[in-house]
Amino acid sequence: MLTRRRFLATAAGTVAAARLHVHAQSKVRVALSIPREATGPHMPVDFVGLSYEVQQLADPSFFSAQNSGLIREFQALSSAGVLRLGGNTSEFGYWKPKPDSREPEHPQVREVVGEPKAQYYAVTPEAVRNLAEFLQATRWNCIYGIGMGTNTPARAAEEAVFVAERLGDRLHYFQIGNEADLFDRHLRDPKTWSAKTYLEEWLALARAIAVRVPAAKFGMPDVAGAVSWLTEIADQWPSIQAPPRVTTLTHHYYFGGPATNPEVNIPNLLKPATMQKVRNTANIASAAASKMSARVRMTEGNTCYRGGKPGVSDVFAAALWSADYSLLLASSDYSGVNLHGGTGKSVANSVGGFLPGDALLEAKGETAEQIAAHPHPFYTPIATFGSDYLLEPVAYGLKFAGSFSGGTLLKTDFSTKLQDAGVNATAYAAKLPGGHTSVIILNKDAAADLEVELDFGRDARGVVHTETLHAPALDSREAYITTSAKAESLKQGKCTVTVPHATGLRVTAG
Ligand code: BDP
Repeated sequence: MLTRRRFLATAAGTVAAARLHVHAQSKVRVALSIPREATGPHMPVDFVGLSYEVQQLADPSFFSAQNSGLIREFQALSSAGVLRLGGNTSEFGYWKPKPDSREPEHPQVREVVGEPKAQYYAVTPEAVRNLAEFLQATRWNCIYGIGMGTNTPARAAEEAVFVAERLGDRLHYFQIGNEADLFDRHLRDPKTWSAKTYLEEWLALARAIAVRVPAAKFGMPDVAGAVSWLTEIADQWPSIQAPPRVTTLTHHYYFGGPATNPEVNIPNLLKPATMQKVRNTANIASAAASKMSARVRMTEGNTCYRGGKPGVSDVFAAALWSADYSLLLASSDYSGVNLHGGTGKSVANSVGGFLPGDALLEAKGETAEQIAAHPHPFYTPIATFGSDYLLEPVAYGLKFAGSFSGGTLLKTDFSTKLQDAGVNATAYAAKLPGGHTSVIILNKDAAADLEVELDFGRDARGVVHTETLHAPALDSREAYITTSAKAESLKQGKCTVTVPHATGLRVTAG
């Protein structure tokens, strides 16, 4: 079906394709031999995740068994995954156990650019009951975000009891507070706020929950950027008496932002230095987690904060970015990745009421109709168009990476080899649960095509299956995953594949 939106996307893609193909002449040749031993990290079956604002619960019909369109897209993205509820709006929701429960008194907060206005909303038992049914229907698990900024231990515990009972096994763990490292902006006194004061408050809330829900598990600290908080917390942890059960250390990641920042562009998003920074952060986070016998999860992130940037967040470049980003974190022992999104309204509210990307499009002269043809927020993995839900390019990248879920990664130096050969490409390999070996090559280069000889080992034999992650161009608003119809056989354990510029390829053998 060629919807109006798809038509616009195709038209935009064709122009862009012509422009970006001009330089596409060079071809780089590389040989990669796949190690036999699976010595890398295990990638959990529910590695793939999405993140939504808690405010999404203000409409109890959104996450409900009735919302079949959304359920379909969740399943299309992954047969098992983790839905994380949090975001800036999680600090402004309050638990309303009964229809006649009174709205509590709220503390004084400051209004600052980029943070939500102090508009409170109720989270109700109906919303949580519907959420439980939604999770059953999708077979996804949930990281449930309880507020910290304006909440009390008593209310947090009250909500947690109901959530734990309703969500049952589908509750992965509780998260308390969103991006507390930024609370000094609007929610706490900047003179006293630190990782230490955060931890004291967090312990008061988590302990109140654990008294009422003894089996409660937690992920924390969900920082926006201060990964040093993970190190500080891990170092303080042994001195905490009877600590609550923390299974996961968490942080967020946005490549850059906001939309008006000219540095947020496709070449910068895809360049190797961007992933080197990701790797550095991952090393710090993983070291902290191993001190606490926990794992790391990137619980909220995307290409561009404050709702994304049109032309970067909603195009095929975002698919190559999310595939690479997810596999890099998987190979750094992360338990998963949750890409942020949802409805335009909930995310606009989370950043103060409007999306800077809209102002950018208006300034470019786009009409209201053209602007409405973009996903809102611009980075959302699943877009809402009227009553339709649509998987966006960034979700295709996550899905592509998610094909390794349940497998064990093979330690390789493939990405270094490819980049040394002069192409902006990365590659990852995994032993899949069924015993097959699979390699994903992401050619992020805007110009150079790649020819790779893959050596699966002398006695490897059988048929080779390939899948491609592709689109007409890096800046087209579409993405496809196509399975090749013809299957070739390994010859002396080897096969040679071509990975055109701006394309991902998955090769599975054995
Ligand atoms: C994060 C917030 C989230 C926002 C997002 C954004 O947790 O609520 O939607 O940034 O800026 O910092 O897009």
